[in-house]
Parts: sequence; C-alpha cells; structure tokens
Amino acid sequence: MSGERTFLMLKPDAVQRGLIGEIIKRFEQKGFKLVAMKMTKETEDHLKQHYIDLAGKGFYAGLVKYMSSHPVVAMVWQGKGVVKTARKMMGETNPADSNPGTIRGDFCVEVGRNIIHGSDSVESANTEIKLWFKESEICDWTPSSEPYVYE
Ligand code: DAT
Ligand code: MG
Repeated sequence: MSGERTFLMLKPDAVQRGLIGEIIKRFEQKGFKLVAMKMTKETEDHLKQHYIDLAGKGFYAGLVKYMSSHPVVAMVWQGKGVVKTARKMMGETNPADSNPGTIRGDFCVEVGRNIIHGSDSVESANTEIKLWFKESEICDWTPSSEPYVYE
C-alpha cells in the first residue's frame, strides 16, 4: 500500500451540475482511497494562493473569482501512483483535447468549465493538501478491500 496522496477538487461546475457522485465513483472504483473530503467555499485569497503558479496568466483573476464564488468539494485521495493516474483519469486541461473515457472528455466542453482539479506532481500535491486541509481532517484508515487491490 502506497502513502502517495493527491489533492482533487470538484469545481463549482461539477457541484452545480450534480456530478459529485459520478466523479467520486470513478476514483473509488479504481481502488484509490478517500482520506479527506469537505464541501467548502473559500476566499479569493485562498484561491489566489492555490493557483499562484498561474498568477501571470490573463485568466487568473477570473479563475480565482469563479472558484471562490461557489462551493467546491475538496478531497485527498491516496494510493500507488495516485498523482499521475488521477491526472490520466481527468484528461487534458482543455476538454476538447481529452479522450472519451476521461472525466473531462466525458462531461465537459470548455477549458474554463473543466469540472475537476488534480495536483500535477507529488510536490504540488503536498503543498495543496497543506493549503486545503488540517492534519486532523485527514483520516488514516485501512479499507477491508486493500488485499484485493494490492498484492
Ligand atoms: P490543470 O487544471 O489541468 O492542471 P492548469 O493548472 O494549467 O490546468 O490551469 C488551471 C485551471 O485554469 C484549468 O483547469 C482551467 C483554467 N485555465 C487554464 N488554461 C486556461 C485558458 N487558456 N483559459 C481559461 N482558463 C484556463
Ligand atoms: Mg494545474
């Protein structure tokens, strides 16, 4: 069992469109372990920090405003290779480039409404998990299915 963790967030568009369960289902079915989850509406400052690497982009202000104006579902998922695999399951940043079968490929059309965020490296995952969750909000548990997912 791997201790690798990633930060996934269901964006306002996923929440408003009633896709929370559909998206979470995919990560559960894959065999990854949910270790933290909350619905939350964060401040502009919090979202500015979350997207700090994009601060020079023209869409930054609009992105921060949009993401801080509605509730999102923030989660931490754990498992072997979860950072890279979750990105594959999400598809490309632009849904138009995302293959069918991926979350963005199946459920969205435009880059500004691509319904899910996922950390792009183990390093950024650790930074993002710290930004969104207190240590006490993360639940260390062992699913009874673990020996049937990992040999
Ligand atoms: P990703 O979410 O795939 O990691 P990113 O980190 O480059 O992509 O960008 C973060 C979010 O910013 C992305 O999910 C949607 C928005 N975004 C990215 N490029 C954009 C663009 N050209 N126009 C509008 N929004 C964009
Ligand atoms: Mg990114």
